[in-house]
Amino acid sequence: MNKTALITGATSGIGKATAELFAENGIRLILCGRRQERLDELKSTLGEKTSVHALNFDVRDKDAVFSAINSLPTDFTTIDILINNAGNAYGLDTIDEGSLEDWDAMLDINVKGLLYMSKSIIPQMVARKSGHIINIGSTAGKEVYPRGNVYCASKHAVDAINQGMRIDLNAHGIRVGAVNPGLVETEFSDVRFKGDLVRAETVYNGFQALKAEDIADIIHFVVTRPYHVNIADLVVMPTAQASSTIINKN
Ligand code: NDP
Ligand code: 8X3
Repeated sequence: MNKTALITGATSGIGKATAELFAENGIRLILCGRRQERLDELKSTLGEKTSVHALNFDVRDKDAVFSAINSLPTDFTTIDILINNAGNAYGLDTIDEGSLEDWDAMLDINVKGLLYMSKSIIPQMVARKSGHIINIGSTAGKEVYPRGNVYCASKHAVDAINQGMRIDLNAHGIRVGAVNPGLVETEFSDVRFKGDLVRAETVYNGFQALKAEDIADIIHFVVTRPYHVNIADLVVMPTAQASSTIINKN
């Protein structure tokens, strides 16, 4: 596929697995994240399979987002596919105990960061009347769970933004859809529990969680449908998971 995809949060988990699968399939890549050594490594390994450009910026930083996109070399300026994937949860506290810093981080990254990225790229898609945007939401954006409060709110916002984007960009022929995973074993819980790896591991104990590669596979399926097919909103859970709180750990 002779297309260029920009993936946010490409240094880990779902974004990284998607970058790897896209590279296998010859999709040109713009990889974004904050950890330079990981970007360097991806550029070097995936660069053997496809053209790769790496961008290091924090999606919370509006100016950094726009200057990163404006800094793209000529052969990477046309972005066909935007994967809005960067995001994380911070903490798992009741609403009375949650920290303001955690709330700011989740809303700034998961919601505002996604909007800044979209705003920096949508105009070129509108001008060309072509493009495909995939927003990575979550089952947390479909159902609120205990102590999930603000993370769930951020992903409900992604759900609303996904619908709004699809409606507003429909006239321009741009495809917009969301992939909403349940529990995927990545660095997500390491980040949520701020480096408490033992606590993070317990989230995925006793059942087979999804792997980042499972979601990458789905994202690749979504972007390889014929133009008249738009996967608008997809929810995927591990077989052991029935809802945010019902997980079969037998
Ligand atoms: P990871 O923690 O493994 O990856 C998160 C990615 O986001 C990293 O590449 C990180 O890169 C990037 N990122 C985080 N904060 C910022 C920031 N401020 N600026 C730029 N990049 C940032 O988690 P996942 O792969 O699991 O998560 C990816 C997406 O999937 C998220 O939106 C998450 O909410 C969603 N999701 C995850 C689920 C799960 O169970 N794991 C389930 C449902 C949805 P770096 O640190 O280098 O900046
Ligand atoms: C991540 C899935 O259930 O840990 O969005 O919130 S969950």
